[in-house]
Amino acid sequence: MKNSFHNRTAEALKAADLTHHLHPFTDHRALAAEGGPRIITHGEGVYLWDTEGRRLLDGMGGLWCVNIGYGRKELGEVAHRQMDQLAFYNTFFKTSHEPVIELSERLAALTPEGINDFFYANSGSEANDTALRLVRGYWAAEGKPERQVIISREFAYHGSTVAGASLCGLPSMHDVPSLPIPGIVHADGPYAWHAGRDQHDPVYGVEAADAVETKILEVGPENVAAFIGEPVMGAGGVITPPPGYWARVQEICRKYDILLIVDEVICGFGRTGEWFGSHTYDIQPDIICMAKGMSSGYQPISAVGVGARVADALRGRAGVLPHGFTYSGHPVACAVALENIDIIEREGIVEHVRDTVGPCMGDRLGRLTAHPLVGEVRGVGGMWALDLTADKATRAPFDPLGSVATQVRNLCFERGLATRAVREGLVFSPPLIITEPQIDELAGILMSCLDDVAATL
Ligand code: PXG
Repeated sequence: MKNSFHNRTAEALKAADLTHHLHPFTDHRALAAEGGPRIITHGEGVYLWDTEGRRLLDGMGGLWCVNIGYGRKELGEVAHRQMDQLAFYNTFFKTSHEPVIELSERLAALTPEGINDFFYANSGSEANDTALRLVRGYWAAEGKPERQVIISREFAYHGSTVAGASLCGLPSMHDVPSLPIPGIVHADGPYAWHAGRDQHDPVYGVEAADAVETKILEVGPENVAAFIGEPVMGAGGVITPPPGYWARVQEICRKYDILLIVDEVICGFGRTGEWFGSHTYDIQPDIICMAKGMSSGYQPISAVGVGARVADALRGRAGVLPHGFTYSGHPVACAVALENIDIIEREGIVEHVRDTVGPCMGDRLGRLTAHPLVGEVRGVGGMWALDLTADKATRAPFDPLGSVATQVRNLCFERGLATRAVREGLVFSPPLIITEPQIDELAGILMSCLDDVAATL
């Protein structure tokens, strides 16, 4: 029954979708003109299948999240057992249950040193909203309620709730009147290709970090609550930090006594070749936000890991923390996250990313730097990007912006590779279990699409 759901044809499903389903980040007029969505029926390993029976190598791991790959029966079995035993109970009002307790213990062991307390939510956006409330609450309790401003960065992606979208540094996310909300400002992002600099230049690393200090001084350090950053910016285009960047950002945060929130929603759970991006870049966060790879997307779950400074202030204070979601610490989601973590550990997936996926993707995609359309290749572990250019010397994008990347992306889908276009680039974040031959397949399809699009220009 894999190609039909309740025995409906693909055409009937598409028509119903067009009539009743509003999609995230979708141009609905264009979708209707194309006759409806691609309907995915099932997944196995790094591959997906659609209602046309076509196989796709999932170069995006769902949406930067299916770290252990599709079709892992263990997660379904764990979910089934947990639903039978306790499908739901809340964690409000001094209540708890075994899966959330065990998961908290596990996360304390895996996350960067000093992060030992966990608050749960259902999505990355909610985790970041939670972090924002926690840091502002912290400063108010410290008698410094004026410390409210959160410094984010240009090109950042932190979510789609009102606060999450405000934290984003992508102009398209502020396309709704009154965003960003007050108290959120953006420093320049460390995007070497865009700035006309070398991604491996340590001088640029320090200069890019100094943009954070510039913003702090503009706002007034006494008004700043926290800085938030992804170790590697994901949705903004896999923007890797230049050398020395994070060391300098941390120095600046310490200098002005500003809390450091690290958004590990994409980077966490092996994506960078360590358990967390904070390990890869030697970051000591006060707070970390995680989601996506936490359950490999098998259940919606996210968490905010809190370091002693903020946690002690919370625990030491009388009064209720006025924050939480019905499904904070959902028992089924927690049980599934635990099994996902077990699989990552048991199968050495983090080491596989560090020793095989990272070097192999770096090599195969790195070779594309010589391609006439490719300006820069960058990435780490299991997250990579190509920036395309009309002119390698000036780094000019094509006109209109994104037109060529979109053509390459569309051709990749036709040839069996799922990828995402970002500005004039393409991003990759496959399931972390991807093998060398599958990386060859990915790079081969990509190369053929680049060649064929280049030939039409
Ligand atoms: N932080 C980061 C770093 C993210 O990448 C979020 C927070 C928000 O998570 P939720 O679960 O609320 O979506 C994200 C999400 C894309 C794309 O097109 C990326 C994300 C979400 C949707 C699309 O690259 N990242």
